Formats: sequence, C-alpha cells, structure tokens
Amino acid sequence: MSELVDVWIALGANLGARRASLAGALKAIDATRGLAVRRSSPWFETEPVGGPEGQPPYLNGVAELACSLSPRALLRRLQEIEVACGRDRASEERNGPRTLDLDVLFFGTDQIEQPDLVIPHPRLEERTFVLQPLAALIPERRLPRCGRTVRERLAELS
Ligand code: PH2
Ligand code: MG
Ligand code: MG
Repeated sequence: MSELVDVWIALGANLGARRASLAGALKAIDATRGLAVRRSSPWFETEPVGGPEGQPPYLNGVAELACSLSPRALLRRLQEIEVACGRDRASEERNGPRTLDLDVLFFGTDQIEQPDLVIPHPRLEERTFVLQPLAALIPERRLPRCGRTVRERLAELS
C-alpha cells in the first residue's frame, strides 16, 4: 500500500450538461483505483475569465481526494476523464469553452515544476472561481504564495 496523499482539485464546465458532467467526474474519480473523493464543494456559477467573448457561464467547484497515485498518473487519469466527457484539447482555443476541466490545485505539500505540471496550481491564488469553493470547505488554509488564508485572499480579490 502506498501512502495516501491529500489532494485538492478544481472542477469546471461551461458547455453541455454542466452539473451532470461535474457529478459524473466525481463518480469516475471515486471509481478509480488509487483515488477516493473525500468531500466536494457546492457548485458556483461564475463568469468566464479570459478566453473568447460571449462564452457561457461556468459551474465551478473543488474536491478533496485521497490519492495513492503519483502526480503524473493522477494528471493522466483526470485528462482521461475530461476526454470521456467530450473534451477535445486539439480543437480548443486557450481558455475556450469546455465540457469539463479538472485541475490539480494541491498534491499534499508537494511542489512540482514541470512544463505541463505545476503544483500548487500557478493561478489558483488569483482565481475567485477557485477560491470561492475552496472557502466553502477550507477557509483557514494558508496559501503558499501570498501567505494569506483562502478566506483572506478571497476578501482581498472581491
Ligand atoms: N477556467 C479557465 C479559464 N477561465 N473562468 C471561469 N469562470 N471558470 C473556469 O473554470 C475557468 C475560467 C481555464 O481553465
Ligand atoms: Mg485544465
Ligand atoms: Mg483550468
């Protein structure tokens, strides 16, 4: 048995049946060997940040996982679940609309800097659509870059 790491992910969708996609993603994650969903936030409807004009609003949330996979195996599995939900990265513009986006926020206390995998997530402390659901579950967690708690950082940005 490998050690269980406390992992936080962000979930988002702004195309198709958003609520069903997000719920389906949690189910698929929980059904994966080496992953279990410990808890998830409510879904928050948010205005799209960046990307093309006129895209539909997102539903966003976060979830805490117990994970015995490596960071890379976790990333691969999350990408598989995105594809199964109709995500097509090849034909997608940057920050364009998507049926499902699954991003790793924290992998225990690990710091990883690889071209396609940076953890903690490099933009999470600037994104109210991530901080708002995080604040629903872990308002007092301290953020590694700015040193504020999730609650303090959200108040600062709002
Ligand atoms: N994700 C993005 C870019 N912009 N905006 C909102 N509101 N929610 C998102 O999840 C989101 C975004 C890139 O992944
Ligand atoms: Mg992503
Ligand atoms: Mg994202």
